[in-house]
Amino acid sequence: MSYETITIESAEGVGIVTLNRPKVLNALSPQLLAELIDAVTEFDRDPQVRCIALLGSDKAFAAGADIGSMADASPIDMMRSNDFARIERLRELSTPIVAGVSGYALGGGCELAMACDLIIASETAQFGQPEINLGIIPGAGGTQRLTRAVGKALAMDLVLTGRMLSAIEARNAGIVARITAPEAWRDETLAVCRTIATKSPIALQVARDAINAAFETTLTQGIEFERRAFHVLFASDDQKEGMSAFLEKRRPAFTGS
Ligand code: CO8
Repeated sequence: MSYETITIESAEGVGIVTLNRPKVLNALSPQLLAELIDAVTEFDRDPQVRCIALLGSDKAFAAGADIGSMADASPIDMMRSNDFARIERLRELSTPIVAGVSGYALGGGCELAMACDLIIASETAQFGQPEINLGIIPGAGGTQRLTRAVGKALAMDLVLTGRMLSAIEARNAGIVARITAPEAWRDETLAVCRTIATKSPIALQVARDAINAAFETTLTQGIEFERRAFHVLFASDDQKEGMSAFLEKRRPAFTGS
């Protein structure tokens, strides 16, 4: 399938999706969201792709939902299209997905980045939920995922004032995993993806499920989930391969079986 609002490429086990609406700072139109979800779903089905990178441009990861395309919408229009629910699909992927953020990650853009497994950010990155300035509130996890990541005080600050967080503040608050120099964000994101792509796909999938379970369960349930998941991995060829390779002092060759 050919896309108009994103570009895709793949190399060295990494599927790369780049948001590509530069004139509107990668504002997330319904078409862009549909193409994005289609592309990551295709990569998820491709056994050659072991990690997905989601990138924007130097100036903007994404400046939010496309304001022009929803300015005149009715509640029924919003319910019928339910476009913003699409980003929940990222959680269901079997393949890890890493956001590379430079410049603005605002509103739905911030929510989209937070829906990925981890965020690598340029020093220039700015995160925020400025929906309050438009007379609305975040609609794709900005009051929920953000609050779980940063706590009530900072979530209230961001959502009620609409102010932006610098990359350093975002890392200190737990939204961002790593910060890079302004010219290095793309390369660093792809390097992280290539590293992940060398690991066991089955162990990666189980690890993501276990970490995500920490947000949904009590500690006792989460520990139990983790222990059972740990036990189950001993049924995988990759566990045998990983441990044999260690003992034989060679690199493991994981197959995802
Ligand atoms: N939607 C549509 N167009 C946009 C958007 C947007 N979110 N953001 C920027 N643009 C357009 C501008 O209108 C402008 O177009 P034009 O050149 O035709 O005038 C162009 O992009 C460049 O923008 P600016 O001239 O404003 O650039 P600046 O560098 O001066 O400012 C800002 C950059 C600060 C990012 C500014 O553009 C801005 O404040 N943008 C809006 C940010 C915002 O309010 N985002 C929240 C949107 S609502 C939302 O996201 C709800 C989330 C629901 C869930 C979504 C799930 C996916």
